[in-house]
Amino acid sequence: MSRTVRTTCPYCAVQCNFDLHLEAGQAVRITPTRECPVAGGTVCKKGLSALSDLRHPDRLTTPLLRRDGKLREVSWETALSAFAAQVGPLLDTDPTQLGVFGSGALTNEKTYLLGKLARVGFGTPNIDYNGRFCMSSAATAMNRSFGLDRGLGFPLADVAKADLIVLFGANIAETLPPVMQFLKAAKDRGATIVNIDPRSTPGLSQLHLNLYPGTDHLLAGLLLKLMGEWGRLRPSAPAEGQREVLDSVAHLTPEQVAAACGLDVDDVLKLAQLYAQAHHPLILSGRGPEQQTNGTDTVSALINLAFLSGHFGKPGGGYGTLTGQGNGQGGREHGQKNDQLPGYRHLNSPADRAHMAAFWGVPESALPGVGKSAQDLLLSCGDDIRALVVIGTNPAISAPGAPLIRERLAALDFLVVIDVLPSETALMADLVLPGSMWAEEEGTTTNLEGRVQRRRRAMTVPGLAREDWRILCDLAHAVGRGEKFRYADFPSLQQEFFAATAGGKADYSGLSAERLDSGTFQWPISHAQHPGTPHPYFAPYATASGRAQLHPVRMSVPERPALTLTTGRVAGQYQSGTQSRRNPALKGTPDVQMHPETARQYGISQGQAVHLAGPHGETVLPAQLTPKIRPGVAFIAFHWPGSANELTSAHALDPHSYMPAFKSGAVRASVQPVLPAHSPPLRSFSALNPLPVPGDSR
Ligand SMILES: Nc1nc2c(c(=O)[nH]1)N[C@H]1C(S)=C(S)[C@@H](COP(=O)(O)OP(=O)(O)OC[C@H]3O[C@@H](n4cnc5c(=O)[nH]c(N)nc54)[C@H](O)[C@@H]3O)O[C@H]1N2
Ligand SMILES: Nc1nc2c(c(=O)[nH]1)N[C@H]1C(S)=C(S)[C@@H](COP(=O)(O)OP(=O)(O)OC[C@H]3O[C@@H](n4cnc5c(=O)[nH]c(N)nc54)[C@H](O)[C@@H]3O)O[C@H]1N2
Ligand code: SF4
Ligand SMILES: [Mo]
Repeated sequence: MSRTVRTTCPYCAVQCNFDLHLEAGQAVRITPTRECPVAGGTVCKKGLSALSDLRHPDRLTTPLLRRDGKLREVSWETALSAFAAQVGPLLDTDPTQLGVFGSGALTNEKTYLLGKLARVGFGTPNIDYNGRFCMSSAATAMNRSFGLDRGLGFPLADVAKADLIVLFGANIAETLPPVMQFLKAAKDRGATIVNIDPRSTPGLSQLHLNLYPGTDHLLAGLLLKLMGEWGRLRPSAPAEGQREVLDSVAHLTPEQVAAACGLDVDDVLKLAQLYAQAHHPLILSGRGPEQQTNGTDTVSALINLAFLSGHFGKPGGGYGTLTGQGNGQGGREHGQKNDQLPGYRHLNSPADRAHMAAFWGVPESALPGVGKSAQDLLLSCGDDIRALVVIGTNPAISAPGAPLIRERLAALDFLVVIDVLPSETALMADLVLPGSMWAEEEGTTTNLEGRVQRRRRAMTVPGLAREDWRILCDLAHAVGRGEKFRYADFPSLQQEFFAATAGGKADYSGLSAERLDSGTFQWPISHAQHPGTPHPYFAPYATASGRAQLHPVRMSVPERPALTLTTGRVAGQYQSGTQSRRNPALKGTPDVQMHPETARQYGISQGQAVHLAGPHGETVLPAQLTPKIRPGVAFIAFHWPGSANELTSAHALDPHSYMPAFKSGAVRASVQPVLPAHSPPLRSFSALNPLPVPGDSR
């Protein structure tokens, strides 16, 4: 029998919809649909080939427990008893010693349940998630200015209304391909597109400013100063901090800023003129300016520019950040962040605490306070964190300073990983629990425009795998704390989740599975007739005074090491690569991109092995020489073992968002004569692990 199920893509934050076709219960094909409310039927090659994951031979289908140094297949009973034996005593003595590490790849319902499990079930404050490494700088800056963080405060269709689009460190053509259609529509209507990136990335831009990494704040500051000089300031709404912001940029000159950014002064002035002349300029940021030790301040500088020149919050103009992970937006709203309660409530707010404690039926004093943020949590492993539960993320590859992080993970008494494939982190674990992936579960995700969409179950989990939400409940029950984790079925969890958000900033309480079956809605959506909120940023804002709070930014000039490393993505791979490296339709091998001029200085030739060293580790990669990167900068994508995060710093963090400095760091390079096997072939789980121990209860 054949069936077709309309669902959402498992990968990035565009959350394209497509049709999954099944024959006799097996997924056989994915086809795009013009009815996709986000991208109208344009799907990228990752989405089109997403079937690769579903029944991959490496798919985890049974719990695995480490015994005598090896992961061995065990029954759920054995797995959960091991969890109880290791984690139960910790919870009885000091629950703060248990950490929980979540993910923006999880549906909203799982995000909600994970936060509730950590705080109400386990009683630990120490929960955070991989979105800390992704959206935290932009989220922190938006929150501190407007009390609200929705990455795009407008539907993607608004992008087509802009007459100037300035991309700050966003490689849209490679990372969010369907979004290109909105840039193209704007360009077809006469818009100018400017790309600000140390690399010349593919796209539609007419002007490219290849600035030195970490200098975007200076450029934004100068633009603001010039808008003032040229009489272009008209604040979007009443604001506090305007005078301080303008004072902080008063000393900047085009010549100084061009020199600090490594740009041509004429190009800088050309950008300023374009911005001054545009009626609907739109600034979009990606991870380039955000994953920096001054990432939050840099986003504030972009907000200050858009806001004070009168464009913020207007259709077709202003500022927006492009969220990355499939549920990167919803994942930062409902309680897996160290300081957060569902509905974007805050753990430090007495009213929010009281509300959620009453909702959950626990005393307010039972809710822990703010816990460790992601990198602090990872670095504390083996010290005051003794056991860690990881779900939906692979920090052994994706965390900054990965060699040090792997050391910390290895120092834990007990590492539990809930995944669908044997990621590098799962292979380090003491207990691996096989969870569920996209087509195997119901739920909702919230895309980069704040659009909540339904993910539909098309098939059941294979073998002994279990749906993630059931596993989370099982963990609570295993340690005798299951009272609040008795859900008859998924709809009862989902209804509880929607209800938990009522009255919060990210209010989803007007949603139901039925409403989402026929439509999609941008939050907030506070009652069953609410049509959703395409434009949430209007005055009075969700700040204490109702006015925007603008933040002056220190216009410091970063140091310039001999060779600066910046890192990021390529079109053909996804994230830590657990999924994409196993997908035969997606290609690519790691390398280090450098300008031929830089290569000459180091005596490096095309394809030659380059030895690179960072603060915690080293690696060897083939040189990819390209004039498309600025001299003095090297670029490495992070999708493979032995790639970018062998070289990034585990300690360089933004003081406001605790975002790592993935985009600027010093590397040392030397030349090696031979090209070693830099990308170890993927090892399947069965090759690494023997058959189950005879006599193991199954
Ligand atoms: N193919 C693919 N698509 C993806 C993903 C993936 O892994 N693969 N991941 C998804 C996720 S989670 C995310 S967060 C998004 C990220 O999407 P993007 O933000 O577009 O991706 P990055 O490659 O991390 O960074 C973007 C650009 O920033 C530039 N850059 C580096 N340093 C600086 C700087 O100091 N200033 C400026 N202005 N630019 C700089 C880099 O050269 C790079 O081209 O992509 C999503 N989509
Ligand atoms: N150097 C450098 N490092 C970076 C970045 C960079 O630009 N440069 N970018 C950072 C950013 S923006 C991000 S978002 C992170 C991403 O880094 P990670 O979060 O480590 O990346 P993923 O590969 O998406 O990890 C997802 C894991 O969860 C599993 N998984 C996926 N869906 C599910 C699910 O529904 N249930 C369960 N149980 N498991 C699931 C996958 O198999 C995979 O093992 O990396 C960060 N690291
Ligand atoms: S753009 Fe993102 S959501 Fe759309 S198909 Fe590609 S990976 Fe999936
Ligand atoms: Mo991300």
